[in-house]
Amino acid sequence: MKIIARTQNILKNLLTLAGGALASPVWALEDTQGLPPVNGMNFQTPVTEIAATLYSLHHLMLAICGVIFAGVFGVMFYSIFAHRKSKGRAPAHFHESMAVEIIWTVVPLLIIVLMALPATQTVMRMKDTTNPDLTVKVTGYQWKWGYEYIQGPGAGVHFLSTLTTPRDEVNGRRPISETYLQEVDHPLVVPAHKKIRILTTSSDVVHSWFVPAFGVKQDAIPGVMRDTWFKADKAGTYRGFCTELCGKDHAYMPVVVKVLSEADYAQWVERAQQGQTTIQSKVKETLTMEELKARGKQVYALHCAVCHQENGKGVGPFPAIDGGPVATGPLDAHLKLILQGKGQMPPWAHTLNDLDIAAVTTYQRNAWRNQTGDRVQPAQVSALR
Ligand code: HEC
Ligand SMILES: [Cu+2]
Repeated sequence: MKIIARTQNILKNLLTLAGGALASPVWALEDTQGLPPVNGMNFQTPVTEIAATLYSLHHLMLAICGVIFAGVFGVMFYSIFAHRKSKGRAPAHFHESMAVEIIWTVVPLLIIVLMALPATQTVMRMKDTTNPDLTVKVTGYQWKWGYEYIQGPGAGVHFLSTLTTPRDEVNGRRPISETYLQEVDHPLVVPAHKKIRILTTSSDVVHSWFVPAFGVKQDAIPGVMRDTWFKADKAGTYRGFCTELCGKDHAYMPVVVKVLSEADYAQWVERAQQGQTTIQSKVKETLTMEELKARGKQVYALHCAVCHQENGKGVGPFPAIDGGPVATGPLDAHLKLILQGKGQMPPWAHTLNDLDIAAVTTYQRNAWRNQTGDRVQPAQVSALR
């Protein structure tokens, strides 16, 4: 047991050395607002203890592999060169050396065990999601993320996080911005220095929630709930991606996390809760055509245009809404389709509130060539749920 404790100590020192050498100011990356550094070759600067450990582990393993590589190839090239035939070397003849066979079995085994020790310890710490300060359920959708605060300060807050990069930038009609494809309307907001437990699941296909600076990557699987955690040491904005190929817009569902100080976080929670109450009171009102259409246009651009296109003409398997039979047909069927979905059309009952569904339905029934004149109120939506 003493030997194990000793080796662990030595390994820990080595780890700190390896990490320290490579994370020294020369190598340290400047604060890039969570964006990958231009021409960067290294990992993103870690902001959690786990990410820092992963960083050091990676460099330690790389160093060990490097030493073995240099040793093996060194001996090989030396032998080929120094013992070549033109120098008159005669090949040695030996068979079944027990000593050699034992050495080349035991030494690699020891190296592997020594490498596995710190790695296993880290994996076990990564999996320890007990005693979180805040729990957030993360749901993957084609193609956006849903966040629901379910325990801790802010419980009850929920929203969708959708890409805001305009299609004009994607299609080369406008120069791209600094945060191209890495910006969303509502980032996940969490306090610094708190243990955040992330529960992941999905409503359609497998997605994966990945934030490199946190050392966190967890698959979001439909019908399954998995979890992971992080504790960010530094306030700031951190960015990541969906890392399971999840369809047409896989590259268009970034993860953005804003880490705030505890006081700022409390303020944010207050504002978010107020915002939700405002929507709840709006749901009870009767809205004008203009209000509904204006809000509906925004909802459509954010959630529907990826498939049905901004101009309502559809593309490929995604049907046109402009002049489409549903958006110009009976209202109840239109609402039901939006609430419940159908085939590749996702259900919106759990992701959009009554106000947004009423607004987007009104918009679809009165945009482009669709001139039904129908005005849909939030109350009609809640009646159909
Ligand atoms: C992931 C892609 C996708 C997104 C996002 C999407 N839809 Fe659809 N939608 C579909 C598909 C596919 C169909 C065809 C469904 C079928 O008939 O099998 C469809 C059909 C429809 C129809 C019926 C069209 C017709 O006349 O046949 C309406 C209305 C509609 N969607 C509304 C919406 C609204 C409102 C939103 C946004 C809140 C939205 N859709 C977002 C894929 C999508
Ligand atoms: Cu995805």
